Amino acid sequence: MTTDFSFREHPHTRFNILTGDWILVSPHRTKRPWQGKVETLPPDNRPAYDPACYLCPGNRRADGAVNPQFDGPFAFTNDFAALLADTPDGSLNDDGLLIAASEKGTCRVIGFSPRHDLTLPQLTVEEIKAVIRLWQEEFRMLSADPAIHYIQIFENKGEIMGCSNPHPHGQIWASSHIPLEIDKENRRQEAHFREKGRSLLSDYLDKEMALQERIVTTNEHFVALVPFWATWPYETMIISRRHVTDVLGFTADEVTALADILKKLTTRYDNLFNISFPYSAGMHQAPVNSGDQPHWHWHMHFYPPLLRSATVKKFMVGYEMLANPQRDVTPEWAAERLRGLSELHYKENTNQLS
Ligand code: H2U
Ligand code: ZN
Repeated sequence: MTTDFSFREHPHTRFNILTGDWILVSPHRTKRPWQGKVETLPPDNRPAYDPACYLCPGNRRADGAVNPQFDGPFAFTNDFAALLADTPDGSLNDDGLLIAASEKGTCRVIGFSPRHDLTLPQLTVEEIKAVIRLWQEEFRMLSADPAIHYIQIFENKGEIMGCSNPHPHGQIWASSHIPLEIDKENRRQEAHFREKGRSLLSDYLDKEMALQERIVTTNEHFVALVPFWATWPYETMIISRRHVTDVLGFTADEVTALADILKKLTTRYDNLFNISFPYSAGMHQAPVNSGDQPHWHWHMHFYPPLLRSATVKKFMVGYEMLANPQRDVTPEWAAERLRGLSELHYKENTNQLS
């Protein structure tokens, strides 16, 4: 007996229009029992100031420098930077079999707040705006070096993601080469723009707004949604409504709106399992010192590792490493769950109740 195919029930593949990758969706697998690894959570009772933290104001870092008594976000060059500005030129191509090239760049660390005990959703919109302005300043400063071609602004949050310090912070890596994910998105966006004269994400956003199936939260200038091709269970993207190529293109109103949607989305994440929600997040934007990039549409990806609770992680192993990524819950189901959550942080809720 045959039944009608349903995206909600039956295994299928989905195409990532930004990268050209495919994922396998297996909605029927959510019913399988879980006897695998359960992660333990680090205690969530940090002091506002930790004398042993290299990101707290007034403390000494690994290179001996002492942090200023800053009262907002602040930036410094990573003392263990993966990319170095003074790397000499060099390359190898041995019969097309051994290929390598020297890489120049800089790595910066951005403390989001002087407070050791807070994270992005617990900052005010004004405080998050200051972080965005610092991202803009850093982007402007790093792109002044003609050797730099891409600036990756990101945040790695939570012990489960390998983050070394709970003090709220992000990083910026600026490189002379265009990194792999950016190269893929560059090609796909360029081809779409050449053919349609509109950015790929403008067209995609119109489609998602019409369907309303995967939208999580919105404001006047930004939309947060679970992409149709999401790989991680609660993966989301923030897309600017206006076609802006990089973080410097935002108006003052858009900076405020970006801070607002960052707060709303990360608050929903924390409220999902009532924990400080781990993720890797970062913005994708036009390469720099590479000529006109009108096809680029600024957006931000959030890749959280959790699957069914605060302690059960999604592993990208087996078929995912060897063939292509696979997910169980559908992007539509994940969007519905995130949409159903409050935009008032659970800790504020508790405070108000007690
Ligand atoms: P993660 O928590 O995402 O690992 O980032 C923290 C970065 O801070 C890490 O890349 C740097 C590490 O190299 N760091 C310093 O620059 N100075 C220090 O004193 C300690 C850590
Ligand atoms: Zn600290």
